[in-house]
Amino acid sequence: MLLKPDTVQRGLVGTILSRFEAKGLKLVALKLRQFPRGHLEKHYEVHKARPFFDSLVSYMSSGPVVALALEGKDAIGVVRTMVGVTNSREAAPGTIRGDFGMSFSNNLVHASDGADTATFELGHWFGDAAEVCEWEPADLGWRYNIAEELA
Ligand code: FUP
Repeated sequence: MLLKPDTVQRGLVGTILSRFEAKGLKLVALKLRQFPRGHLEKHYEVHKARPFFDSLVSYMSSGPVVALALEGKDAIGVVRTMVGVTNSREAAPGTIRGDFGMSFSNNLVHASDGADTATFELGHWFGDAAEVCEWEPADLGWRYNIAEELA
């Protein structure tokens, strides 16, 4: 996931991050940095031919971004449901974009949209394996029903 420059500028990093923690997703990597255009161009390579590509990269490199990785069962789908649709004005109440945004392009967060994308993005944003922490939440057996998960 990325918390985009508008999230950092608006002081919403903690508010948004706390939603994922409270949900029960496990935070395994986290960093704040202003990333160069080239790094953002590679991240959004799939959109390279689209008319909004340059403005998207300019916006994403205009200030600090938080990159983070979350782990959990069906994490990609769970996170995308929590994020809401791309246009914040159309995003459902209760979603991050629906609750905090009014913009299509300044839509607060990016979330990987599939397993292949997540694998690429994890390597791109956390190139050093030591940046991703493997750890076990002490309350794991309360976050999930272990018998149900093993059935
Ligand atoms: P999403 O998966 O909801 O983050 O959105 P996409 O991957 O389709 O698009 C990436 C980003 O490009 C969006 F967050 C907003 C921006 N975008 C535009 O600015 N204009 C468009 O027409 C489409 C996307």
